[in-house]
Amino acid sequence: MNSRLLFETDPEIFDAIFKETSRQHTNLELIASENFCSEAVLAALGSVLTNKYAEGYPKKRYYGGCRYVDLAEELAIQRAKEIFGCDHVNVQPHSGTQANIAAYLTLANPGDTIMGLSLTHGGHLSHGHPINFSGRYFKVIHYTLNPDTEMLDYDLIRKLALEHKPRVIVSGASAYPRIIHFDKFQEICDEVGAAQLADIAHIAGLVAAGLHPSPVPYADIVTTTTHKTLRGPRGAIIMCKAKYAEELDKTVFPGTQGGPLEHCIAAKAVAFKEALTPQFKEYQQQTVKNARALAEALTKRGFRLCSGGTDNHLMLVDLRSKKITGRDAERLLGKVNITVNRNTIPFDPEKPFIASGIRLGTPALTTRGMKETEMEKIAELIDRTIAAGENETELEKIKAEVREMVEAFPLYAERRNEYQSIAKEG
Ligand code: DSN
Repeated sequence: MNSRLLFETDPEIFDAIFKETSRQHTNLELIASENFCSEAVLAALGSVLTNKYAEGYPKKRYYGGCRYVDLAEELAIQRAKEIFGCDHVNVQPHSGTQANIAAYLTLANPGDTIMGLSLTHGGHLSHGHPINFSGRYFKVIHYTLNPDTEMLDYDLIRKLALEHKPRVIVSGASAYPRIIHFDKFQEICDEVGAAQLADIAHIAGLVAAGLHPSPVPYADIVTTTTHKTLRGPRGAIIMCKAKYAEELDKTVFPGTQGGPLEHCIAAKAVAFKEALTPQFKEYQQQTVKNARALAEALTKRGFRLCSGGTDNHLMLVDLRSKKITGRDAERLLGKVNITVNRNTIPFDPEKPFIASGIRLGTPALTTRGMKETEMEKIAELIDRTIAAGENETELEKIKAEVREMVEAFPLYAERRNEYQSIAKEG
């Protein structure tokens, strides 16, 4: 009924949503930061909670009529605490970067020194990149990976921290395939008197399932988005030790945000409920198994993986031996409906816009039900696509094989059928 109404009110937006839903179904989604949330999460997102202003926090709002959005926000808080075992959580951040803004401003003042992993080594824009607020308002020292192992080098991080005495050290990454030792980061923080801000946006689902060490016992503040491995709606949360709770809440609202998106907060609560089920743990286990299977299959086909493999949900593929750039590989794979993103590799000779690698992740395809056998097939398809280059006949053949695969693992089938029939009836 809602879809028909949308079609009648705004056929152009209906069309964009219909086509995007089909695109998500017909493509093999390997972008490591993407996932497919459940219909229950989508139902909460599309609810009337979007109509409500609720500046403030549950039972301490600046608007009347908040009793039901309070229920939703309290459930989100309670469930996030149960998943991660944190002292305090703020579920209002609209995005990962918004969460990091609030975290920095809780722990430091503009002009203070912060340390984070360089973007070109797998960090994130909000970890101090000069074009981001974090690089403009703070003095930034970036650490890089060890050139031999392509892994975090805790001795190097310690040396830099002793030299620059940062106020905050950011642990966490956007394109790092190995375990992050938050306890080692904390030892360094304790030694130099810094606070640890752990950004677990990529690995939050693995942490929730106990498949990656949690930073919660160590870090002063932990931020995460809710839409990657956690498989919730687009958004973020911030967890902290009790001593920061009051300051953090003030920094989120009124410090850096206005009215919270209560429909998103309700959808976060739904995703957190799902994350507390045994099925979610099995899903995360399969995500990691799939990443290993894909990594092994690519290695067998002569691809070099940065750091030699993966411990989590993603891998970085160095394409130099295949004589293709990340940008060209992304374009070719796009032609056969395999979606990836180009990515710099550590010490990349290319600029980020071109990049020597691609980043591949398994969370989205695992949600569709794919397993190790499909990962081996995908490695084959990636290899053949890159070898095909501009050979359109071969690319068409591969695209047909992709089509066969996705049809065996349907996505949002009911939704697509409904859109289809509405569009047909006109
Ligand atoms: N852009 C996200 C990613 O792809 O990892 C991080 O915010």
